Amino acid sequence: MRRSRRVVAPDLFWDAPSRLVLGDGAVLLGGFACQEGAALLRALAAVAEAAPFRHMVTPGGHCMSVAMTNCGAVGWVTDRTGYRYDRTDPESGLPWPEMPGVFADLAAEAAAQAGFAGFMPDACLINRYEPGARLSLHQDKDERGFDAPIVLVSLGLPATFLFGGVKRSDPPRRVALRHGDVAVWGGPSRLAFHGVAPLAEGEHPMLGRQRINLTFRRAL
Ligand code: MD6
Ligand code: FE
Repeated sequence: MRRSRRVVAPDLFWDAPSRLVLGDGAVLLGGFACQEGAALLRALAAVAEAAPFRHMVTPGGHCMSVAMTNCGAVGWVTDRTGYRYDRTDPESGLPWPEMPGVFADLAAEAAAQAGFAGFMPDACLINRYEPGARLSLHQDKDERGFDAPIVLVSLGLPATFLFGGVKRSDPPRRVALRHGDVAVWGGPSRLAFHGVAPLAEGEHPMLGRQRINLTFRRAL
C-alpha cells in the first residue's frame, strides 16, 4: 500500500524588501537580512567566542542592561572615562575580531538600498538584549565623521525601536523591529536620536530568549 504523503504548500515570501520611510535619509528595510540570518548567527558565534559579550559601564557609573561586543578595525566601548572607539578589546588587550565578510557585505548592500552607495564599515557593535534590557535615547556621535550612515540589523526577539529627530525634544516614533529587519539612517537623519524600549519576554526559534542587534559604522 502506498504511504500517504502530506503535500505542504511552499512558504510565502517577500520577493522585494518592504521599505518604511523613517525620515529624510532614514529607512527601514523589512526582512532585508532574513535570508542571511543563519550565516550571520554562525559568524556571530565565532566573534563572541573571541570577544565575549560583557556589560559595560557608562561614564556615569551605570552598568548597561545590554551586553556588548564588537568586531572590525575598531570597537565602541564605554567606561568611567567616557565613550570611544578602541582598536583593542579592553577585556583581553587583543584587537577586536575581524569583521566577517557576510556582515560587511550585508551592511553595504543595505546602505546602497537606502541610497548610500559605497558604505564600508570599519566597526560593528554587537548588542545582546535579554527581556527587560533597553537602550535610552541617544545620538551616535563618537565617530570621526558623519558622512557615512548607520546600519542596524535586528535578529531574534522583536523589539520596539524609538526613532526621533535630530533634536532631543523631537518626539520619537515607535517602530517594530523583527528578526531580519534592517534600519539605515544617514544624511539629514545621521544624528537622529534613537533608542530601544525594554525588550518584552519571548522565545525566538533561532535565538531563544534574546535579541541580537548589529550596528555598523564608519568610525575612523
Ligand atoms: C540597538 N544600538 O542596540 C541600537 N548606539 O538596537 C545603538 O543604537 C547604540 O548600542 C551607540 C552606542 C551603542 C549602541
Ligand atoms: Fe545608537
